[in-house]
Order: sequence, then C-alpha cells, then structure tokens
Amino acid sequence: MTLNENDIKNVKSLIANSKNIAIITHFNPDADAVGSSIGLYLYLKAKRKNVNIIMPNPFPSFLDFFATDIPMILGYKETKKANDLLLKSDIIFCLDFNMIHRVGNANKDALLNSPATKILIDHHQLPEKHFNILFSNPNASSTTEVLAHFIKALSGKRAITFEMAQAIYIGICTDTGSFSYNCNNAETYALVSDLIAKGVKADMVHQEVYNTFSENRLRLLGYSIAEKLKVFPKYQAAYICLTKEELRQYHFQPGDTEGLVNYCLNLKGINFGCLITERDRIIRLSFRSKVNTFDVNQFARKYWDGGGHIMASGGTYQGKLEDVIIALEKQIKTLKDEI
Ligand SMILES: [Mn+2]
Repeated sequence: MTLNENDIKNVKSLIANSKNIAIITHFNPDADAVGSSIGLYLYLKAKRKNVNIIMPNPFPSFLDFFATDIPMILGYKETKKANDLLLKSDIIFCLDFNMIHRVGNANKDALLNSPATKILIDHHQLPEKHFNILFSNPNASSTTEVLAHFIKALSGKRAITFEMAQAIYIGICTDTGSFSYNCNNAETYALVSDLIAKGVKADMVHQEVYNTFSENRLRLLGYSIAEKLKVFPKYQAAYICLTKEELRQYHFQPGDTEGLVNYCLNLKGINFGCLITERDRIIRLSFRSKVNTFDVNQFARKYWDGGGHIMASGGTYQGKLEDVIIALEKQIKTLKDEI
C-alpha cells in the first residue's frame, strides 16, 4: 500500500509542530476502531506528543485484555471535556469511519466545528468532504492495516512496537472475520508476518477475542439460530430479529450480538444476511453478503440510512419493529432486481 508522499510529508510536519492531538473513532467502537486508536496513541506517545483518545461510548469488554491501561475519554459521558479537547486540538485523527455523524450526537458538532486539521485513516467507501487529509483505502482489510502503513511511512517499520503490533493485528483479525473475508491481498499477510515477528501471539489473541463469551451470550446465540432465524431460500436471504425484551431476557451486554449476523451466511445458497436488534430508542440493522453477490453497502445506503462495506454494512431506523420487518421482507424479495 503506498500512501501519498506529499500527504505524509505534510502530516509529519503537522505532528512535529502540534501541541495537542486528539484521536476519535466511531460510536459503538469495534475492535478495529479500538485497535487503531490504541496503535496510533502509542505511536504518538512514543513521539512524546500530548494525545488524547476520545471513545464515543464504551467498547466491548473482550477488548479489555489489551486496552485497559490506555486512558480514554468517554465522549457520551464526559461530553464537555471531550468536546473542549476536540475544539482546542491542532490535529484530530479520525479513525475507522467516513462520516462525521458516526462519532455520535454528543461529539459530532465539536468535531465538525473544530479548527483542527482533521486527518482520516480509514477503509470505508466514499468518505465525506469534511476531512482535510485522507488516508482512506477501501481495499484494505481494516483501518489498522492502513495505520500500519501510515506509521511505517512516517517513521519506518521499527517504530512499531509489540503493543502497537498487537493492536494492529486485532483490527485485521476481527475485520476479516479471522481471515475469512477482505483478505485476498498478499500484502496483508506480509504485514501480519511482520506483526507476528514483533511478538504478537495470534493464538492468544484469537482466544481472547473469540473464546470469552458469557453464558448469556452463548445462549442468546443458540436461541437466535434455533428460534429466530428466518430463511428465504428463493431470495438467497436470511435474517434474525431480536426484540428488546429478548435481549433483556439474555442480559444483553454491548458486543453480545457481534458476529451473530454472519451465521445467516453459513447456509448454503444464502448470500444475504441481516440482523435486526431493537435497542432503547433505535432499531439497528446489520447486513452481510457473500463474495461477489450483493452489495450491502448500497443496500444500507438506499434503504436504511447507513452504509459500510460491500460485504458488511449497517443501518438504523427510528420507529416500530413491525415496520422494519415488513419493509425488509419486501426489500428481500426484490434484492436480485435492485442490486
Ligand atoms: Mn474497520
């Protein structure tokens, strides 16, 4: 991956001349968001910069094993502090999102209005125009992969420490579903090889990330598949819908439905999967598709006020769950013609 040389030069001098740097990522941060924030934080700290991570809301607890020692400001809770930091920063690094509103309502205006230079490091398609310098590569497996190349371009391979390597690896590993999609690029594996050489224990990371379910989470998974999976073979589609009440019964914690949507695609002949979850004030939808079938980024943009990647996207709806189901089933029936 080659990053624009002028942009790198520019960023190098911006960092050298900066006093305050903020790092912000998207609301409901996933492992790539957290990994890239921590990787960049550690890099800037090593350069003795005054840097703060603003996490819009808490990240899933399975990431605690590598993230607990890193100070973070919770944007939705410590809103004033977070927004003051955004407004007085010289540089704001925006990681793993392509639209300002993805940071959440508490921080989006401060981010938008901040006079700081906004530097995007990301892998989502079609970033908004509000960013000043972009390192955006939709072909990359993850934001942490782009970040690794960014750090290398600025300071060389040796600047990546073990802790940074681990954070980078976690982003790649989770955003590719443990190397099962978005990972046909030899360069990704060359990077992973470097990360392993830095001391990353891939087996240990895998255990921490995938084998730390609570009993409730595992039972919710079983229930979702046994009772809630709806399959439309004729339309190559399947979905799972979980109500607020069902989530409550299984003592839902953030992250508990992570990966659940992928089970729809375990079915032969099913190329489109969706998970609907009814939250407190909003209904969330996640979409997945198999390689070379449907473009769920377009689907989410068109119908559900969302977006993401070709094979993984999400959207939201404010209103009744029944209406979501009626609309989705209708859309499923026209999938082939429309996408
Ligand atoms: Mn990502």
